[in-house]
Amino acid sequence: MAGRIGNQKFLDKVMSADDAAAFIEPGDSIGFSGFTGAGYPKEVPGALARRIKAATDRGEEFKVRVFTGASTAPELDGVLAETNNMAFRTPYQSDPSLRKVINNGTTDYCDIHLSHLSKMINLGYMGDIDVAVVEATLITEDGKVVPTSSVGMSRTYLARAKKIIIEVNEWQTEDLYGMHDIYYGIGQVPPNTPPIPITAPGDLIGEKAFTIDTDKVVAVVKTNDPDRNSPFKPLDDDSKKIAGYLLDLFDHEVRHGRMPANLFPLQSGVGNIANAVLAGLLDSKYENMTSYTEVIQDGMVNLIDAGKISVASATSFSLSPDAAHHMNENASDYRGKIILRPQDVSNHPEVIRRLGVISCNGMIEADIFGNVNSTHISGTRMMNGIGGSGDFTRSASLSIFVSPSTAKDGAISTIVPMVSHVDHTEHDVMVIITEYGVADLRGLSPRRRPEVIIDNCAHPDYRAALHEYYDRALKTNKAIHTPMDLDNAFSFHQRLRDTGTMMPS
Ligand code: 0RQ
Repeated sequence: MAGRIGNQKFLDKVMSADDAAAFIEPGDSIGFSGFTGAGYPKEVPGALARRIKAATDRGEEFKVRVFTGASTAPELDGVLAETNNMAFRTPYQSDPSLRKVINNGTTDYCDIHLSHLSKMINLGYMGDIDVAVVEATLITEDGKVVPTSSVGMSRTYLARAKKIIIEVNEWQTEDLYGMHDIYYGIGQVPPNTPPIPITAPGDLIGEKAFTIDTDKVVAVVKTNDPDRNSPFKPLDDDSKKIAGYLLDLFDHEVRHGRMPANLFPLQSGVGNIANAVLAGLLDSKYENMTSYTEVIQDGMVNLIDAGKISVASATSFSLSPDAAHHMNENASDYRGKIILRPQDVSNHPEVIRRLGVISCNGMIEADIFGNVNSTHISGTRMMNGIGGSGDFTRSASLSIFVSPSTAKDGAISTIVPMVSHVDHTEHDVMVIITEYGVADLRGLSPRRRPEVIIDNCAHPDYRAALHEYYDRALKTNKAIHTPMDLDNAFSFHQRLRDTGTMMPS
């Protein structure tokens, strides 16, 4: 047998990426592996983009519908978006070229909670999946497919697709075998879905690899390409301040007996602030923590190395190049400490609520009542997508949103009278933190929230305008359960559109 491919049936299908892409037809819905720049197929998407271009150059129509786990990379989302023939895309994305075609109306983007997509596909809401294109670390002798640095949606795409294309990537270490936990019970549709038997983040409940119908495999492509591992920005002062407030909040919760001394399992979003929080935890007094999250970043690996986190459950890595190199060299040391699950398990509300997870995610803006917009700039321009933030926020025991108080050098206040798009309602959001402080909204009615949010979290330059708006809202209506001034609710956004800043002149 030839190296990573232990099964003759798969060996018989080894071919070039261009030959493999020839199995994809115009109009196909394609389910790709990949999550936050990890574990996506590296070569077939580029070959498909070339196939699309050749066809459209001949005047033929060749549109495709693209399903993934979450964001991928320029080699997948980027190249396919640049064909201007990606008719449909779901779920989370963060690629600049894809963002462009979503916002200019070329691509229909369906922004679905990451834990929902699998069930929606299995119930038939999203149409057929024609082809699955999945990256694998290796194929076992008995024809099982071992995932790479993410699991994401692959279980569902492999089960539903009519044709399967596998990329076997030698860049991914074979020591990943044993790090995955593929639970099949959840793949059934209601009313036949059993409970997910996870009662602690480290519980293993499934298989080490995907079981597939090997007759569906039409092509196997050998690759040797790295994941999109982007370096992290150095921590800035605001991120460090926000992380400091968050750690104070944890201390407060433990002191009041609302959380155990090793905290509840942590979920942390991606980005600068999430990294600062993880770095802060490294220097904190907390020991023996756990994580039930969706993405393993550098900071999480550092916490495991320091013995501060005993086990982290996720669906994917999202590492810097240095950390990815370290993981490739030492993956076997992390077996049992890092568990990668399908995203409908890593993000499942049932488990998140049972474990009492603490969620912490970034936001675009929050309003003075605590509604949060994670996705849209001024209500219309898609940034990335809701990702797993909704899965975790609604079911968390403590749901937290973090952001600098301003964006674009102060021209934008991230605290506004009313959000221009709602991803997380005031019913789901418990705490907001900026570099100015903490707004703890637990137990506060809508009328008690504005003062806390404005005075503790808004940038001082915007506080007067926000108070002025709220005072007017209190006077404008007879009903003041949620005092809102309908005529001026979007005045900050309108001023930004008209003058380039939300700052009143
Ligand atoms: O723009 O890059 O051009 O400078 O948005 O903002 O402050 O660097 O923060 O990287 O954490 O991203 C909500 C987008 C925040 C992210 C969001 C501009 C700002 C900057 C990025 P530049 P920051 P972050 C786990 C959970 C949804 C999914 C999620 C996100 C850029 O956290 O996508 O939580 N969340 N998933 O200048 C205009 C505003 C702005 C603004 C920020 N009010 N108006 N621009 N920006 N606020 C991961 C997964 O689910 C996979």
